[in-house]
Formats: sequence, structure tokens, C-alpha cells
Amino acid sequence: MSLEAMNRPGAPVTKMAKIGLWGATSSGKTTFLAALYVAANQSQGKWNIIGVDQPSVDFLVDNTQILTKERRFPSKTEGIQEYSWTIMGETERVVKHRWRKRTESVPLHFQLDLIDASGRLFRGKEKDRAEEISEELEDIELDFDDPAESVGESGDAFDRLVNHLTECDGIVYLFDPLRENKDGDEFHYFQQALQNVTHRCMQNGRLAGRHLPHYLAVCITKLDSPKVFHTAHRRGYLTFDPDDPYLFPRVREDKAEDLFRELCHLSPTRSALQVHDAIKTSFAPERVRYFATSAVGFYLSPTATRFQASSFQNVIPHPTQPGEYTIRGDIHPINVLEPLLWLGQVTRR
Ligand SMILES: Nc1nc2c(ncn2[C@@H]2O[C@H](COP(=O)(O)OP(=O)(O)O)[C@@H](O)[C@H]2O)c(=O)[nH]1
Ligand SMILES: [Mg+2]
Repeated sequence: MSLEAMNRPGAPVTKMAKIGLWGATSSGKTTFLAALYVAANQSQGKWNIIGVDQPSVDFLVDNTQILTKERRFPSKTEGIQEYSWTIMGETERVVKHRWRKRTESVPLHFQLDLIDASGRLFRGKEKDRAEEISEELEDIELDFDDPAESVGESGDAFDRLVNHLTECDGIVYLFDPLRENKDGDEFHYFQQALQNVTHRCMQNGRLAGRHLPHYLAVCITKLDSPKVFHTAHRRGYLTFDPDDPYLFPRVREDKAEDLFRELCHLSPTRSALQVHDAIKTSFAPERVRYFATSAVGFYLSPTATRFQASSFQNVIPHPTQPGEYTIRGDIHPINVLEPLLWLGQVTRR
């Protein structure tokens, strides 16, 4: 569209944003994307999301069904999946007439090109062989039809992932404090990709001073899980949105980074604290924002009209399959759409 046409009253503002998803295995990347349609639907008509191509349409349709009807989590991601969605809403725009200016509401369209990569790719090429074998065994156990990737293939896929992240305007980085507590290897995952992306940006002349050019939305995932929820509650970080009819708790916007640090301190190895430092070193402070998110949100009993702190858990152990989890009720995503809207608004193509 020409600039003149774009400035015509009523013409939609269209922005293209290339957003990457970054996070360790099981940090919640796929579930976060899977909850997008429900998140847009619950925005009370403000936002809508549609797939740009058939796989992206199918992903939203299938995963909405999985989360809301089958009440289970999406399957493990294999390799790299690419999706492209348009988020549609409205924005205010100042229109200049010859003598005066006025504000009008115009449609706002973001095109989001996203990739969701298998978490193991974030580990990079140099793997401990013993670890690799155990991961392959894990894959085989989960999916008999899918041959385990060879080291060479995973190296190529890692290069693609680094290339993609390098070219993105914005990155959603998902951090799961529970997983970090267990494995304590978050910094290893993070640094591996960060160093490679920084190196690639330097080669391409895209470093802005010492910072990467990217905007970064750091998302603490699984706010609904007891450990994260209780930590946020104990520290007095919780609030609610008065426009939310169910008054679900949220973390105060200015406290999400403090919660991140708080949760990092809980990890026995403190490796995640180094992630916080690395973010400060590599990204311009005004380009980083923290969010406390939950893809499934808190439980709401069918008879309740409001959130009840006495019964908040929406993810419970599966009654018959040991080690599996199931979703107890309807999902109410928290801060799933918001990081993308923020990135869509601040990044421009
Ligand atoms: N409590 C809770 N658990 C979640 C949430 N999202 C994901 N999970 C759990 O984390 C697991 C891994 O999520 P997944 O999206 O597959 O992670 P990925 O490997 O980063 O794509 C899921 O199977 C769930 O058990 C959430 O919003 N809340
Ligand atoms: Mg996944």
C-alpha cells in the first residue's frame, strides 16, 4: 500500500512483525501459542487472530480443541514449526487535514511470523554425548514413528534457529522457574543461543552499540502453578484488573521483573540469575519488558462467579496416567496476547 493510501481516513494500519519464541524444553512455548486463540477471544471483542496459511489455521483450531475440550497439553514439538498469524484490532491515529488534526479509530493489523522450535535445539551443536543419548531415548519413548535426529541434522536446525532469531524484530523469551528449579541449566540454554545470535548480528552489522537490536518480552510462565503463585502472593506482587469480570490475579506490571529475580534466587544453582544479568548486558533496557504469564490461567469452578484463592489450581495430575497432567476446567490465559501486542506495537517493518 502506498503511503498516501495508508494515510487515507479509515485505511487500516498494517504492521509486520517477525517474532521469535525462545525458551528451554518444556518452558511452555507451544502451550503459550496454543492459548492464543482463547486469549484473543476473551479480549471482549478487542482482538481477533487468524492464520495466514493453512498450517497456522490448523494449529490454532487443533490446539484450541486440545486445551479446551480434551483438556490436555499439546504434544511435544519436533524440529522447527513456522506459523504466521494476523492479529486484528483497532488503534487511534492522528489524521492531518489541511488546517487541523483529528484522532480517529482505525483497524490495526499485525502480521506475526513466529517459530516454535523443539527446546533441545536451543542447546546447540556441542552436546554431551551421554545427554544426547538420553534425550534421544526420551524422544523414542514419546514418539516411535519419528526417527531421532542425527547430530548433523540437529546442528543444521540449530543454525536455522539462530538465523531466525537474528532476523527477528522481537523475541518472546519464556522462562519456567519450576523447570529451572529442577534442572538448573537455564543459563546454559540461554547463553548458547544468545552468543550465537550476537555473533551473527555482529557479522551482519546489526549490533546497536553493544546491544542487540531486538525487543525482548521476558515471560515468566506457569503463574498458575502453586510455587510461582505463592511467591508472587507472599511478596505482595499480585493485583487484579478491575475490568476482568472474574477478578483473576495478575502480577503488577512494575513487579514482574522483581518476581523474575525472586524466582531465580529459588533455583539451587542460581543459573537463572545469570540469565537476568545477560539480558541486561545484551539488550537495551528500554527494549525489554517482563510479563508474568499463564497459558491456562487459574481455575474457575462452574458455579463460581469470581476467582477463589482456596481452589486456584487449573493443572492437576492425570487421574489414570502417572506423571501426566490434565487441565481441570476452562482455560483463562493471562498475559499471552499482551507480550505479542507490545512487540507488535513497538517493532516496525
Ligand atoms: N501449570 C502450567 N503448566 C503448563 C502451562 N503451560 C505448559 N505447562 C506444562 O509444561 C509442559 C510443557 O509445555 P510445552 O508447551 O510443551 O513446552 P515447550 O517444550 O516449551 O513447547 C506441558 O506439558 C505442561 O505440563 C501453564 O500455563 N501452566
Ligand atoms: Mg514445544
